[in-house]
Amino acid sequence: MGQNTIYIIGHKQPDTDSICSVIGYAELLNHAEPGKYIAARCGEVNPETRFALETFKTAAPVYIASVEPTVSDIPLDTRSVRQDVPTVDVAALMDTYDMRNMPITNGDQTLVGLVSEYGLARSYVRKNPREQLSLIPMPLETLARILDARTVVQARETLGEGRVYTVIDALHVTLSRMTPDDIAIVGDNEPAQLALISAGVAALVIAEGAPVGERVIAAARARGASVLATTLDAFSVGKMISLSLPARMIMETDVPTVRLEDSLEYAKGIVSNSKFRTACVVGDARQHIGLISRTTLMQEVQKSVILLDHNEYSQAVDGIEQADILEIIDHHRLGAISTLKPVKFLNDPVGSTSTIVANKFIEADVEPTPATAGLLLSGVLSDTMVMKLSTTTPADVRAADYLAGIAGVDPAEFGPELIRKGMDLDALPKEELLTRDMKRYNLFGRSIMVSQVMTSSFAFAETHADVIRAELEHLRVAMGVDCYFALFTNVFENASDLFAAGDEACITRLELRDQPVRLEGVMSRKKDFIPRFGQMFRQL
Ligand SMILES: [Mn+2]
Repeated sequence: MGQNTIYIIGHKQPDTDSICSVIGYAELLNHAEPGKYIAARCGEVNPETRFALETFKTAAPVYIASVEPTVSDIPLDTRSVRQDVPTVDVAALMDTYDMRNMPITNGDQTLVGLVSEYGLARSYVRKNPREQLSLIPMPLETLARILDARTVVQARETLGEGRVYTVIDALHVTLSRMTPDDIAIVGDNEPAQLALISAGVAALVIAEGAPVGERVIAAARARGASVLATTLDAFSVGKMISLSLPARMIMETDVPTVRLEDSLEYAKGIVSNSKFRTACVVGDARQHIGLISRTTLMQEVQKSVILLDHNEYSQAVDGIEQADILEIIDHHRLGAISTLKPVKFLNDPVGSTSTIVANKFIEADVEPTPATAGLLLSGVLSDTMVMKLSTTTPADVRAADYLAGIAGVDPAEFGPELIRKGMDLDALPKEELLTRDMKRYNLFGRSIMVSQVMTSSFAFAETHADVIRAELEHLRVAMGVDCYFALFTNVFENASDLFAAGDEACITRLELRDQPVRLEGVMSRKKDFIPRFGQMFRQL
């Protein structure tokens, strides 16, 4: 994903043409701009299409449930800091990059918390002034860097977990409390420096730029005490040591998280309800991906899409109203889609969208790969029922010839095989069978539903006639239509068997007492059936 990705997507309940034209058009456009176009689908691949994809060894387009903007569409701040980094360094980074929050990760890039301005301020204010300043284990080098100090003597590489003493009160009191892990901050007082070294202090921090004498250095070496010299005053040294605590000790762990696939709408809700006014984007294993804030969410983002094989909102992928439609290629009647911007729109009344895509390859003087040619051929053969539907045009025949040549496939042999795969009717529940491809019409004040089921023989409709009639009546009531028709179209015999459910007048007038009624030459719902039966409703 990314901001320049363009999705090419067909309609809901995709058919072979819808899936294959998308694969073809993505290949053509990626020819000029590799990787920019992604073939997508918004529904399950049907058995016929699966057969085509398997035959030509191609993966199905990626499934996309919605094209509304998601977190993946906005730029993320990907910075993060490891949990053992001293807080003072985290704060410095936040200052440098003007960040209000810094995600904190462990060694595996897993998100473990957040250091926020809010959290920093609170941890600083909350610190009990009576509490003894202490040190967590850290390399001497780190302490030297934080204190901007010169390492005069390095006795050990790391300091342990000790307390920090500022030696301004009576020396003997301090000495009596010291343990070997403690460190002491001292000023320009050589007797005190020497006394602390011989008491076995882990490190001596000589503040305010005080000189470090030869005797002190020799004593420190002899006793194994480290010596740091800094120009900071004692108070600043104490303050900086308290800020040297690692991020994990002051970070907050109740970080709101979102995922890349979450909608921006959802992410906005999470961010505005968060006390940090931010959310971290994490992966499946909670690995840190980035940070979003109110500022990043202000950007207007849209997914860019090219619609193939449909031109109506009702058939399009969810979230289409929020997407940027760049182009539409279709061969169906014009539906009601309106766009804010001008859009490339190609509607050609040919048999399939795959035909149009094949022509685009020819126009661009680019040859599809044999696999893609095979898939586009599948799209043409499927939508035209192997050139038998009345919607078939000479352009479809030419496209099929061109594609078959590249794919090395005989359409007369492959076509019927493909169609049969889509006609395994016994596997489907009757309701699904009768609602899979339905269209609603309004004819002379009556609401009509016409379902069409493509078959390779009349046997199915004949043997299941009673069940089909009962299911049709049930569907007619459930959908609240006056008349519900079902066409079982035999693509190899060029005829359809008609079933109908409706009121007495309707059934009698249309002479549908004995069902199914064989309608010779009726292959297309819109070109054959509606013109023939539609008029009869005028007199009802
Ligand atoms: Mn189509």
